[in-house]
Amino acid sequence: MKPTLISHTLCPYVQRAVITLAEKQADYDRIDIDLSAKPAWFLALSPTGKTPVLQVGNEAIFESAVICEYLEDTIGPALHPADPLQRARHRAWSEFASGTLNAIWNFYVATDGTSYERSAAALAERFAQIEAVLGAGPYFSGSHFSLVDAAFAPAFRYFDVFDGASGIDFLAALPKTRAWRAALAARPSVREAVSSDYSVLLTNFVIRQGGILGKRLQAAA
Ligand SMILES: N[C@@H](CCC(=O)N[C@@H](CS)C(=O)NCC(=O)O)C(=O)O
Repeated sequence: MKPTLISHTLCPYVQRAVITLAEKQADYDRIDIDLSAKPAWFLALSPTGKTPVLQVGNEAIFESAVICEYLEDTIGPALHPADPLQRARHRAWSEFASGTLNAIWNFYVATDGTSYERSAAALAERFAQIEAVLGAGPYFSGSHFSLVDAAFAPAFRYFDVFDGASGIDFLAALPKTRAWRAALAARPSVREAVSSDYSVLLTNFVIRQGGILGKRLQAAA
């Protein structure tokens, strides 16, 4: 049965599902919705009112991590390790990716100097934690692309837009994380998970948040 992914163009959680679908070469339909004017049919379908939702027959699967696990259970190739302990580790770091997306949100909505610095410090701490667990690469656990990679790729993509304007090079002293970011950015499933106008859309979205980063992006535009 061909599933339908209900999406929003800029949503990093949607990207995570899109990357996973691409890695599995899954056939699916996609419906993009406007999250500032959610259609009634979407609200009826989604208990959280958030994208992504994967509709499979009459079932609306919500939460990006759960969508990815469902895809992992039903379509090859495997993107989780076979060993249960390693699978648990990968699930834990995928969860860490979601926390990192929250930390990124705190950073780009920060409206005063103190919260900007504090959210930047929280992000820097997370990246240092990531650096400490990375191996030889190029991906999270070596040469095999995994669901952890799909979860982190959208987080790194933000910094393609933020780096010039933020005044902070988060990965300057983190060579493994820098290399991981580059390997993810080069992966076709990651590259193709957003539209060609993604950078412009994200820039405008962050400017509309009215925070410090938005003002810097506006000044740099
Ligand atoms: N934990 C959720 C988070 C999804 C999420 O936050 N989606 C955002 C867009 S990126 C959303 O739909 N926001 C709309 C809202 O909160 O009203 C997941 O992993 O799927």
